[in-house]
Order: sequence, then structure tokens, then C-alpha cells
Amino acid sequence: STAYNHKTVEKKWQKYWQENETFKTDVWDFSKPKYYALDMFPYPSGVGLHAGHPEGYTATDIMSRMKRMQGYNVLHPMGYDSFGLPAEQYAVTTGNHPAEFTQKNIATFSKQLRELGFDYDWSKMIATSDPKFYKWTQWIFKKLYEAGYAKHIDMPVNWCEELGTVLSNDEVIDGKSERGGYPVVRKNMKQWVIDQPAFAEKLLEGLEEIDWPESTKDMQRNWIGKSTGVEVEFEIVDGGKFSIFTTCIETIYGITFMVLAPDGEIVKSLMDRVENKEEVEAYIAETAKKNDFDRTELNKTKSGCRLEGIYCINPVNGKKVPLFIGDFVLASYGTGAVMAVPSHDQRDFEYAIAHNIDMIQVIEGADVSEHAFEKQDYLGKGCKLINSEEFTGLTVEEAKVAITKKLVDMGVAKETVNYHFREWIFARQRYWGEPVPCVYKEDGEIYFLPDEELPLILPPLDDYKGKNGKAPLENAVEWKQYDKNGIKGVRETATMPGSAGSSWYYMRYIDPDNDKEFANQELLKHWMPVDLYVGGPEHAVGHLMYSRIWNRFLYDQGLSPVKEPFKKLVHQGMILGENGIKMGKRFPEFVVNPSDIVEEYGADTLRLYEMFMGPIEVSKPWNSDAVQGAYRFIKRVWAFFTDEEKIVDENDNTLTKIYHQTVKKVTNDFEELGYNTAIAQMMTFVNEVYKAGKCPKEYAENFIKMFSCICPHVGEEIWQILGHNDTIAFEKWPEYDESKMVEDTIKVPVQINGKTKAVVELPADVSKDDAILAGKEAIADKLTGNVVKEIYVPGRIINIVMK
Ligand code: ANZ
Repeated sequence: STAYNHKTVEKKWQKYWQENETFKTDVWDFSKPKYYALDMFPYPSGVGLHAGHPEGYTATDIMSRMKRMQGYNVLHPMGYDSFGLPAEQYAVTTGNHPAEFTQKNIATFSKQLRELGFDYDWSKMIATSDPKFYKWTQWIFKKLYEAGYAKHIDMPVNWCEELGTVLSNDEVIDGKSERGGYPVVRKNMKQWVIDQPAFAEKLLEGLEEIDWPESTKDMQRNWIGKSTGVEVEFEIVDGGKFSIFTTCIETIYGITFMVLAPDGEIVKSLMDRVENKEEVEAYIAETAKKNDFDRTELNKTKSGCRLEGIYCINPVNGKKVPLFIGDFVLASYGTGAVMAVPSHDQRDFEYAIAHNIDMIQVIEGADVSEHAFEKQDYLGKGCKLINSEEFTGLTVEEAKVAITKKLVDMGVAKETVNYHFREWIFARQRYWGEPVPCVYKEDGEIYFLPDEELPLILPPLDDYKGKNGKAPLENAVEWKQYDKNGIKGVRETATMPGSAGSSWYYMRYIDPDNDKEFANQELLKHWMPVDLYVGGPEHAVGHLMYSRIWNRFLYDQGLSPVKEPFKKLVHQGMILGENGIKMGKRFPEFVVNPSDIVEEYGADTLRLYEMFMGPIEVSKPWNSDAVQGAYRFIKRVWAFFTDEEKIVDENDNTLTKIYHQTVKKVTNDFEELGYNTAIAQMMTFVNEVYKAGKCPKEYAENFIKMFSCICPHVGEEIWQILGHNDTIAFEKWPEYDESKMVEDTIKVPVQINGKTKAVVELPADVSKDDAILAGKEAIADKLTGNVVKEIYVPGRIINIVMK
């Protein structure tokens, strides 16, 4: 055979696949079961692929190749999440349209991806910044608006007066703008948002039916932050009332003060009654400088002040309770007010110490002089109430029920659920995103463009930089004016966030050229959900939550056939530098460029190496020596299986057992994405084949089919050398026979009176008499007494009982 040359082999097969459209999926072919394998599509940055990309992409590639051989009609598409900041920055500095930069990068990425030999159906490539695509992003957003889930409402934002713009939390440092150091305040402004809490219950339920990592499901549950409790109304002395939300109603006799959110409505309504108005106003102004994150940080000092002269009444015992404000209470959560129980809530405890307020312990079981005795420490432990009138002596769990009932019967309480999950702010003051397709009419009403006017295309600008921090689209003075069919107004100039297109792109791949609907319903019914989705864990609560929301919305509208879009999810681990340090911008010396590896060793080596590094899910360091090891293994496979003399027609059964074991292990491991262990088994098989010196043709061919999923170029080439002239991609996946892989001998301990004296190797199907005979032979020199009993436990033990 000739020597292995990765360059000629890989070029040849990439050309073949492209010319023959080998991996083009006929989505209308419903005659086979479907399999939809999806990768998280990349942002086409200026630097091209990094070593982390091929890892997840190879994982789905192997799966899709196996599924194709198993008789599935496979959809494995690729595209680009192509709106975003780098392209916009390029446009600002060069004055060129960001689409130019984007297209150039897409071309580079696509070339690199083709060089890795993935089985993508390139005819279905999409890019979120393509108007043909974003027409439907706009259309779905309009649907969300019409259904009441997309809203234009007042939201607290970080406002910088000097820059005249809204800043994101990470652009604000210590109440000042990162750029320029100007003061930033929290201010209510009209924003486009999507009402995520409206989907909270459905999202929680949906998690039960999908095969996702438990840790990711937990992150989503925590993010949604469902909290069940009671809302209780408190009368204000001299008129008025307000409600609090608590998850610990059992502590109501321990209230010694109340805390209101400084920026909430309740405080506003009390302003003309407070005796220390100046102090209160100053504190409110102070609070406006902080974001929620700083406010709720656990170990910050609990600042605030009293609302002098204001009291409320505890409904369970009629006690007069003083009111305070404190920034740890958020206006946007629950009712924006809390009943403070310093003995049983650490934040209240610290606030009480700082403001010199009494404490009353109401749950027994710990000393509360240094620290609060909190619910995570008393729940479910049988702790009992004290200092709680008729509820004293009840367990916490009993008291929760009884006190709630009392308050509900009094007509001052109701059980409620809150979610920590907030509105998803859905607009940015940026150019390179989907324009929100609406107009603010002269009468102030919002008008969404009729479907015929979609896509609303981004107008090219002379200057892509927003003036005075305003949205860049404000520069499109003419475009901004709308006057059509009697509707006059100005267009929205904010654009959608990066996560808009990626929230539904997986449906578009199924029918990417459809200009009548976002995707044909019959096709969606056949192809959804995605069977396997692979991508980084950093998307656990962002993209993966947004996608579930958009899909669930479309499902509720009858436009998606499934409640959950991604049936099985797998996160790939990070590829670290040689010394275990995260690769990337901070450590450019450790960056491994996949194209360099492809050049030197070939894509098959890179694929094999990345899959052999360890389990997909874990992070692992790059190892250049192991890259060479992968290369050597391919050469070893090549040398044997392309050698005509070694591939034989007769089967002397030397390899039968290892062959069936290999087919079984590879099939099962592939199914679970256990590629490293599957490869280890293939290596064992190849060792055995070398030992045997020849290999039956059937085994050789079936081995190459499995091997070709990992190393498709060399797999195709060997397949051809074995005498085939068609692609290997649609060959039938090998089957294994359990009966052919049983061990033919067994090792059995031989005992005298229960103590092991020797071990004998016997045929697996040995008879009782033969086993005992062999056992006695092995210990003949020790058989000195009277044998009274001979026991054989098949396959396990031979025991000779002697006196
Ligand atoms: C009294 C109490 C006593 C509380 C006790 C806890 C322990 P989650 O689980 O996050 O829902 N809370 C309510 N609204 C708040 C707001 N807007 N800002 C800050 N804190 C708020 O937490 C609910 C608990 O957080 C509520 O139960 C309330 O304090 C506080 F021993 O009420 B608790």
C-alpha cells in the first residue's frame, strides 16, 4: 500500500462531498426516521475558529454519521449568529457597512469548517443578520407583542446624563460610567421587554421532560427562582396600608420593624407624613446610584433610615411596628416591602444591629445573640415556636399552615408565588441588530408594521456611531420618519439584542428558504425537536432559556409542534492550554489554531485527538504529544487496512470475540457521546488485528465504517481501497452478536474448607464433575485428610470440605 498522505486524502474527499452533495438532506423524505443534530452556531469573529469549536462540532458530527448509517434521515446544519458588537465597531472605525465584515468572516469560518470534514448540509446555511432570516425574527417579535408578551414599559435602567445614554450594569463602576467617570443613576425609562415571568411555570414543567445535564436544569430553576409564600396586608397607623411578601410566615410574632424599598411606591405615598423628610429623600437619592446587584450583595453594611412618625400594626397581635427604608429591599421583587424578623433573617439581624432595633426569638433551637437562626437551619428539623401566643409549641411546619389560615380567615393574607426571574430587556442602542419593526404614531400609540413591510431592513449609514450616546439609527434621519397608508410617526431606533435570532434559528434550518412562513408546519412537525444539541455551558441560562421561551411561545400559538425544542443537551468542556490555563485573549501564546493542526497532521488527526482527549463534558489541557499519537494511530489503521494481503475472505474466528465486543462498545459509547472510550476500544481492536496478522474482510469493512465517523476522510479512502466506489456515509451500521462475545474460559478459585488455595482456568461450559476433578488436581498435594463433601458453584467456586 502507499503511504498515508492526509493532504491529498482530505482534499479529495472534501471535493467529493461538495460535488456530490453527499450530505444534502431531503427534509421532505419522511420514509425514514429523522435525526436532528445541532451545534450552537458560532459568532463569526475576525479571528476564525479556535481549538474549542471543533470539539463540540466533532461530537455532533460523529453522532450524525452513525445515525445516518443506522438508517435515519439526518439533519446536521450549520450557520452563523452574525449580529453583534465587533462588526459594529469595525463599521464605526472604517465607515464600511458591518455586513461586509460579517460576510468576510463567514467565508473564512465556512472554509475552515469544510476543512474539518463535517457532514453539514451547507445548502441550509443561515445567518441571523441576513434580512431573509431576520424578517422572521421581526415577525415573531411582532407576534409576541400582539400576544402581550413583548411590552414597551417603564423599567429601571442605568442612566448617564452626561453621556445621554443607558448603560449596562458592567459599564457602571461605583455609580460612575466606566467611560468618562460621569455619574450614573437608576431611572425609569420606556424599554422593550419580554415578559419572562409569564412563562416561568411552563419553563419549570418543561425541564422535567428533557434529557439535559442536571446541573444545567438546576441553574435554570435557580434563575427562574420560584418562591412560594404569603402576602400579608399591614394597616398603617393614621390611615393607609401596604403588603409584604414573606416565605417565613411562621416568624410573624418575631417582627420588630418593617423595611420598605426606598425607591418603591409605598414610600412615595408616605412622604408628606414622614417627620424626617430630608434624611429620607437623601437616602432615596443615594439608592438611585446603585444597581440591584450592589444593593443585594450579602456582606455589605445594611444602610437605611427610619421613617419617623410612621407605624403599622402587626395583624396577629395588634402590636405597633416602626417603619424603615433600606436598599437591600428591592422595589421590583414581591411587594417591595418586608416584615423584618432579625432573630431569623441574617439581613434583618444586621440591619437591626446597625439601627439599634430589638429582636424577638420565635423559633427554638439555637442561640440568636450573634447570628440569626435562619430557615435553612430550622426547616424540617422539628423545631418549635416560642413567644407566639396560641401557636407556641407548634412545629415550624404546623405553624406555617396554622398562621396562614388565621391571616387568610382574617381577610388580610393570600398565598402567592414570586419569581426572581425578571422582564428580559429586549432593545439596545446599537446598529448591528434587528430593527424593532414599529412606529410611534403622532398620537403616542405604537404601530407594528404590516407583514408585507417585513423585513424592515437596516438602512446603511454615513456614520455608524450614535451621536451623544443615542442609537446609531437616529442618524438615519429620513428613514426614521414614517408616513404610509395614513400612518404618520417615527420609527423605533433601538435594535434587538444578540439573543433574538438565536432564540429560534434551529427551526429555520429545517426550511431556510421559505418566504411565506418562518418554516413549513408539516416540516416542523416531522423534524422538531432537535434530538441532540451540543454547546458550551456558558449558555446555560442565557441562550438556552431564551430559546425555550420563544419556542414555548410559538407552541402556545400553535406554531411549534413541541413544548421543548432540545430533547438532549450536552455541554462540551473547555480546551485549556498545554499547562491547563484557559486559552484565549489573555494568554495568546497558548492559543492553538486548528488550521495549523489541519495543515500539519490533517483534520482526521485533529478530530480523533480532540475526541480522545477525555470525556466531552470535562475541560482538558491541550497536549501536543497526544496529537502525534492520534496521527500515528491513523497511520497504523491505514497501513493495515490498505494492505490487500492482510484483508482475507475466510474467517478463522481469531478476531470474532474482539470484533463483536468492539461493535457493541463503539455503538453504545457513541450513543452516549462516550467517544474517548469508544476510540480506546478501536485501538484495542487494531492491536488484536496486528497480532492476528490478517483480518476478515467483513470485520475490516465494519471497523472502517465506525472509524470513518471519527476520521471521515481516511475512512472514505480506505473504504474505496477496500473495493467500493461510493461514499461510506450511507453504508449499514454493523451489528453485534452477544453470543459471540462471551468469554470462552473462566477462572475459578479452588478452596479447602472455604479457604482459597489455588485458581484454575476452565472452559466456560465445564460440567460439575470436570470442574471438581480439575480443582482437586490443582490442590492434589494439599488433599491430605478425608474428603467429606465436594461443592461446585458454577463459574464461582470449587470447595472441597475435609476432615
Ligand atoms: C420575613 C422573613 C423572616 C423572611 C425570616 C425571611 C426569613 P425569596 O426566597 O428570595 O423569595 N423579601 C421579600 N421581598 C423582598 C424584596 N423586595 N427585597 C428584598 N427582600 C425581600 O425570599 C423571600 C424573603 O425575602 C421574604 O421572607 C422576605 O423576608 C424577603 F425569618 O419575610 B422574609
